[in-house]
Amino acid sequence: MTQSAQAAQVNAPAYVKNAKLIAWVAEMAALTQPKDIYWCDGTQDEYDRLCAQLVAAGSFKKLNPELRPNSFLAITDPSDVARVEDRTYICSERKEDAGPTNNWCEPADMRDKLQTADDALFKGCMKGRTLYVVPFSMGPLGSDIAHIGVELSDSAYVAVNMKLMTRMGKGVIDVLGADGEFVPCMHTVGAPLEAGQKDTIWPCNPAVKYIVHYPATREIWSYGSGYGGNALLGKKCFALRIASTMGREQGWLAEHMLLLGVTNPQGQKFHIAAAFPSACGKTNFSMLIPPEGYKGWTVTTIGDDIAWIKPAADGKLYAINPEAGYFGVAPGTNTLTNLNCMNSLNRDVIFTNVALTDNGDVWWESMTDTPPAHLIDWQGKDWTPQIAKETGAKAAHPNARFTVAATNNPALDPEWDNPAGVAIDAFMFGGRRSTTVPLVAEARDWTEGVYMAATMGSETTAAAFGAQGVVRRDPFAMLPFMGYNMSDYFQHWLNVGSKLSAEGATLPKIFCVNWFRKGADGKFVWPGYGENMRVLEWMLGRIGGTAKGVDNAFGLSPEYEDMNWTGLNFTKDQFQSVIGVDKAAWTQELKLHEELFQQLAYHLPAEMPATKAKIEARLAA
Ligand code: SAT
Ligand code: MN
Repeated sequence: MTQSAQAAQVNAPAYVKNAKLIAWVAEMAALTQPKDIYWCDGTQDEYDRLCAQLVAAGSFKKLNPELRPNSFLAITDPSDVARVEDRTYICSERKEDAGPTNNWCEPADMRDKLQTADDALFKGCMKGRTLYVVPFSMGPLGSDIAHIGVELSDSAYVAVNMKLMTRMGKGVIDVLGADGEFVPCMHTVGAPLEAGQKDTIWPCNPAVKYIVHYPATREIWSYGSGYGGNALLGKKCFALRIASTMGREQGWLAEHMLLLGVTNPQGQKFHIAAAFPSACGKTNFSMLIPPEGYKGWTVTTIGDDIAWIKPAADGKLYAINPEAGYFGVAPGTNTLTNLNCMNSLNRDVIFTNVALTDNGDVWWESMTDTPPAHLIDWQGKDWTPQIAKETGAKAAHPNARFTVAATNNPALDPEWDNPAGVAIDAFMFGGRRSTTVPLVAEARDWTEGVYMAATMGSETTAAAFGAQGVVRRDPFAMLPFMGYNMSDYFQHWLNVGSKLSAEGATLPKIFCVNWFRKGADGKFVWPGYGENMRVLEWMLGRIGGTAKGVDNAFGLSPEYEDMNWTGLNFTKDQFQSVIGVDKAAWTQELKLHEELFQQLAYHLPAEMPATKAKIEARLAA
């Protein structure tokens, strides 16, 4: 078939010149058998049309335009509310290359199951549905650090979310040109419709889900879920799992990190990249409002979840936010915890699994001190404070989310869209730990920083299916997002550091933080949120050489006098209880590090046990 005949067959607009893309869409349409094919151009008009279509189908509820203009509520199937880590696969050729922290399957076996067997899951999976072709750029269009993906999905919800979360549409096809490269991202909700069959409001496959990555061919295949990171394939699947393998090959880093700018009263600006596991406050930290007493300080957001970081000729590491929007956790977000975020959500938002108020607005746990007297909860049931008291029913699902474009954020950094990225001054790594790990500790060198990141633990949250509140090791906050062997990834970080220092560069400082230590009463001791500015100020002081600290078994930490307490009543005792390195607790902690190292023994860099031995020696001293 000629290229133009094939283009016509897949309904491609005239501006699509990429033969590989057209051929791939044709091949995938033959496999999945959609009723029609629609190419997204990314215009506002298209977005409005698709949203109206979702409203007509009952999948979206239009919120009260006077209270929340141009905003919608989607309610999912109760089986489809979070990432499914046990259904997520890295199909590298060799099992060792996926490593012990990933599910692995022989690529040929997985292809059989998904594409080629008689009953392969993708065969005919889009029957009765439209196939949306969603071209997107991760990162500013045409940036050296950016990469293009094309998602084929049978979900209009995915198409509209991708419009908010990425640079999506015709502009991307133009950059792709006739022979540009793209990462192919296949997605289906796994719910074909027979002729005359009525659709559900949240089509998905409650029983069968697969989130599959082939690193060698840079392909993503996602089956059965319409939710978040399972379905918006630019996010965790591409920007972390596939991109991490690309970064390893090409000498750069794809990280689960927010990016923020912080400017001091002298007008000096610093850029910080900070890794925290899902639902540990990355969005809040990236939009931090300095407390009273910090006159002249500003914090601006570059990204809230993912950073792509490349070494440049000047020896610095430059970072972009590959995304263009936020898919953040709603519960817990309010004007005290994140005013900038609340202001971002005033209009143009897609909410998923929050509660609906009687006047057509949304509500979630702790959005206001006093809950409304009546709501429709995320499962469509009546909810009142009394019902909640009696049954424990949550109005919003704990992993309920908002999707909103970055441009809605009043604290958006002017450099957020700069194709060159911003130069990183410091990395932060933080888990959710009610004990043991200090409020802040500075790594004495790059290797100790890599050790801190590699051994990070965190209590699990509702962002993933499974038990909550159990401490698990979450190296670099990348456990669910690593595209290759975790030990090789530690080595990659060490290599990036040694290469830059060999070239004479000053490496960014690395800090470990923990906002979540609890007192004997079970409550958080550290007030967090805006007050995290105090920790940030100390870190900047360390970078500038003005702030003091003391050596500890685990890094270097401030003493009470080394931090700025203006405007906050936080006692020396309270400070001691969040900064202290307890010998008994650390002896226990190091046993867990040892367990991790045994699990990761294959290719584990020798620097890891060597750093551990140094900590042990300091603890014993
Ligand atoms: O569902 S997502 O993977 O996009 C959110 C998260 O877990 O961080
Ligand atoms: Mn995340």
